[in-house]
Amino acid sequence: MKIFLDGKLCNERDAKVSVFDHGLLYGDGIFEGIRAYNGRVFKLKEHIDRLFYSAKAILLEIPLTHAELMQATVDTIRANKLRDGYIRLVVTRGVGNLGLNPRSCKKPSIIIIAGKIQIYPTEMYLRGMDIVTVPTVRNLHSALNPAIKSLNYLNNILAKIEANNAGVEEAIMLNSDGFVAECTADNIFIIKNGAVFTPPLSAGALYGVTRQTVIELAEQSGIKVSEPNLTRYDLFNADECFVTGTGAEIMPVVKIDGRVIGNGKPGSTTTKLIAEYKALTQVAGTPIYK
Ligand code: PXG
Repeated sequence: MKIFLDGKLCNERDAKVSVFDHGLLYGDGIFEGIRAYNGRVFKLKEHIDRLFYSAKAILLEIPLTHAELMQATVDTIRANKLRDGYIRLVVTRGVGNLGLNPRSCKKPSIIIIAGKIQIYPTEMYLRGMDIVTVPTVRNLHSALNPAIKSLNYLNNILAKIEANNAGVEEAIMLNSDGFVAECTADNIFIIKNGAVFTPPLSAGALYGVTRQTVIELAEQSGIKVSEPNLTRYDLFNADECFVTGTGAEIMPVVKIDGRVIGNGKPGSTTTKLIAEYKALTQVAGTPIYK
C-alpha cells in the first residue's frame, strides 16, 4: 500500500510518524473519512471543505491549498489502483516538545491512507440494525464542538464501548439537554407520517456529508425534511429510522432501546433512499482515472 505522507507517496513500511507528534501525544489534529465508488471520489470537495473548517476552528494551518489536497487525495487512490475504497485523511499538529502548547509544533503533518472499509455486515443492511442510547453525553459546543472532526474521538469511542457492552453495533448519543445528537460515527434520521426529521447541528450533530446528501435526495423526491430537536420518545414512535455516514452509508434501524421501530423491518422510504444513494454514488464524484 502507498501512503501519502507530507508531500510524498511512500511505502506502507516507511510511513512512520514521530512519537513527538502532538496528534499522538494529545489528539491534536483533524481528520476526514472519504469514499471512492466506481472510479470516482464521492463528495471530495465537501470533505476537503469540512477539513479546512475543522482546521480553522483549532487554529491549524494546513500546508496545502484545497486544490492541492484534493489532488493529493486523488493521486493517493490512483497510486493504490483503487476504484472503490475508503480514504482516511489526517492532519496532525506535527512534531513538538512534550508540553501541550501547539506553539512548539512548527509544521503540521498530512497523511492520506487509501484502503478498503466494511463497517457492518451486508446482511445487516437487509435486516436492519438494533441500537441503544448510552450514558456518555455528546461533547458540549462550549467544550469541544462536535462539528470539529478532531483526532479526539474518545467521546465517541466511550459511547461505542457502551454500545458494545449492550451487545449492539452503534449508540445514540444525547446532548446535555437530553435531546438526540447523533450516533458515534453516524447521523440519525427518523420518518414520521411521510416526513423526514434529523437533529439540528445545534443539538450536537456533525455536519455529515451523507446527512446532507440524504436531505437533498429526500427533498428531490418531494419529501419534507426538517431539523427539530428530537427526544428518545420521538425516535421510539417513528415509523422508520436510519443512520447515515460515509462508512456506514445508510443503515436501517429497527429497534431502539428495546422498542421496535415501525413494523420491525427496514421501511419503504428508507429502502428507497438507500437505492437512490447507491445509484448516486455510482455516477457522481471526482474522476480518479483519466
Ligand atoms: N457523526 C460523526 C461523529 C462522525 O464521525 C458522521 C457523523 C457521518 O458523517 P459523514 O460526513 O461521513 O456522512 C461521522 C463520520 C470510521 C469512520 O472510521 C467514521 C466516520 C466516517 C467514516 C469512517 O469509523 N465518521
